[in-house]
Amino acid sequence: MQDSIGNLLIERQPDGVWIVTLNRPEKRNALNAETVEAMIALFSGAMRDGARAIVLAAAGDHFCAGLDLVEHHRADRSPAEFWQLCLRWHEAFNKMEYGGVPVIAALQGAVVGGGLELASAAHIRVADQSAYFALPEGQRGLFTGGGATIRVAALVGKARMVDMMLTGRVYQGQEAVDLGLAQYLVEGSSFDRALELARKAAQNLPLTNFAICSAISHMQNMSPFDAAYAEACVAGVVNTQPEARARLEAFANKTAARVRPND
Ligand code: 1HE
Repeated sequence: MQDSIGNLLIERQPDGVWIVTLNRPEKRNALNAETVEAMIALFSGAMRDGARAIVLAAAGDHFCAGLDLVEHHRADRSPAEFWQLCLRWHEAFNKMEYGGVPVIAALQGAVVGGGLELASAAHIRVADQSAYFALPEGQRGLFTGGGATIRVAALVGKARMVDMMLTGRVYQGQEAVDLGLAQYLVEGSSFDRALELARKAAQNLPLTNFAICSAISHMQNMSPFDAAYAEACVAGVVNTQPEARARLEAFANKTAARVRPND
C-alpha cells in the first residue's frame, strides 16, 4: 500500500516494514516547514499504526540538503519564528529517535546540515559510496537548529563537530564510518542494504524493539546510577513478555539458532 503525506511517500509492506521516501529531489530534499510537519505526523503514529521497522530513503542523488534555505530566506523569519520552527524539527526527530520503531536511513550524496541532523536521529545509517557528510551552516552564516549539537556531537565528538562547522570539513567513505557517522558502507545500493536490515529488525518482538529504540536514548540522558535503575525496570517488562516465551523455549529445546561468528 502506498500513500503520501506532503513530500513523504510511504509504502507499507505486509511484514510491517515501511519505506518512507523524502520526495523532493528537485530541491535535493531540502526540509521545508511542510516536510517537517509531515514527519511529525508520520513518526507520531508509526508504532500505533503497526510499523515494525522503517527505511528512511530519499529520491534522487542526494539524501537531504538540510534546511530549505530559499524558504527561510523568503520567509524573513523573526527570531521567535525560527526558534519555534526549530522546536518542530526537534519534535519530528524526537518522534523518530524515541518512537520505538527502528528507523534505518539509506544515505546517498549530500547528507548535510539539517540532512545530517535528520540522519543522526535514525537508529542505523547505511551509506553508499557517494554519501558525504558536512555541516555547512558555518559558511552560510547560520547555526545548527535541528539537534546537531546533541546528536552529531554524540556521534563524532565535540571537537570534530566544531571543526566541521568552522571549516566546512566533509567526511565520506570509510572515514565517515570509522567516526560513527554511518554504521554501514556499501558498494552498491544503500537502500537495498537498509531494507535488508529493516526486515531483520522487524522480526524482533515489537516490545523489544520499542525498548531498544526508546529506552537506550532516554538512558543516555540520565545519570549512570538512574540509567541502571531504569534499565532494570525496562528489562523487567521486556524480558518477561509472554511473546518471548516461545523464543526462550526454542533456545531451551535447542531448536533456536545459535550465535556464531560470520563466515
Ligand atoms: C535547495 C537546497 C536547500 C538545494 N534549500 N533549496 N545546507 C546546505 O548549505 C546545502 C545547500 N545545498 C547544496 O550545497 C547543493 O544544492 C547540494 C550539494 C545539496 C546539491 O548540489 P546540486 O549541484 O546537485 O544542486 P543545486 O543546483 O545546488 O540545487 C538544485 C536545486 O535544489 C536548486 O533549486 P532550483 O529551483 O534553482 O533548481 C537549489 O536551490 C535547491 N536546493 N539545496 C533550498 N538547502 C534547523 S537549522 C538547519 C540548518 C541547515 O540545514 S543549513 C542548510 C545547510
